[in-house]
Amino acid sequence: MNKYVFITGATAGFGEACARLFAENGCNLVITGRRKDRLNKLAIEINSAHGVAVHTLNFDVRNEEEVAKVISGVPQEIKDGIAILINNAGLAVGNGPIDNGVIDDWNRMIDTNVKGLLYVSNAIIPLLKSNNGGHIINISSIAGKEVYPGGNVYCASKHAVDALSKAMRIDLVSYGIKVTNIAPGAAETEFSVVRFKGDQSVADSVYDGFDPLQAIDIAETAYFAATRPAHVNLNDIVIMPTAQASSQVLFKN
Ligand code: NDP
Ligand code: 8X3
Repeated sequence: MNKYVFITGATAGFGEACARLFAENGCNLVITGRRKDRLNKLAIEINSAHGVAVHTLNFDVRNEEEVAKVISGVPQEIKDGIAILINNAGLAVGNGPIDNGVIDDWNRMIDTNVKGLLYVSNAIIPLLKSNNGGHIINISSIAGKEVYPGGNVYCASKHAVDALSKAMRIDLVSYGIKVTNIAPGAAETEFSVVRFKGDQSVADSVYDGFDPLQAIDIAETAYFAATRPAHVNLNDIVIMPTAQASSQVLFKN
């Protein structure tokens, strides 16, 4: 593959692992996120390790105007090469019953996971269409398939991603655009530190007593999906730690 892969949320976790793995396999990248220092550092590191082109875009996916403006300013030769969009940027904030919900947390999740994904897709889909097809890989979650205690709004936001993957597949099929939905279970990234608002010990306790997924597992899954033959699309992939039978059943030692 010698095309551009556009990855949202590449400053950490799954997005960063995807950036490294796709680059290792010769893909050029557009990597995005809010933390500019991390983006720039990653771009330099990947470019010197793999010799691929790495273009950085620093924006908040929640900002509709900024998303449109920044993406429209991407040089045309890069726009012409965009073949894959990995809609990965997202987060959970808080974990508790809905009657104790914090409206600002709800807004952050819905604005990032649902509206942000839509804003980025809105800017990239026309490019995929004019490039005669492509592939959108949406990172949903097991929380987009099941609902667990305390997960309410996060689960709702990921159910929305699941629905949008199905909808995009229907609406974009005639343009030769593949859509893959990836729904991971518990993975050890910065996800829980963000969810528990910086409380590292609570975040660490999420992964105590079992082997969680790692970011590379999701990157390998996305790469596998992206490298199937032209006539094959993986619609929906649920990937779980072996010890996690469902969102609520975790076998801990
Ligand atoms: P991390 O916290 O490690 O990474 C999240 C990434 O999203 C960061 O690069 C962050 O960049 C970016 N991001 C968050 N908010 C915004 C925003 N408003 N604008 C732009 N970028 C943003 O988490 P993961 O890698 O684990 O999560 C990636 C995706 O996978 C998320 O959608 C998450 O919901 C989903 N997921 C995670 C699972 C897990 O257990 N870890 C399991 C299932 C799904 P920055 O802060 O620099 O903007
Ligand atoms: C992250 C996995 O189970 O915490 O999407 O919702 S879970």
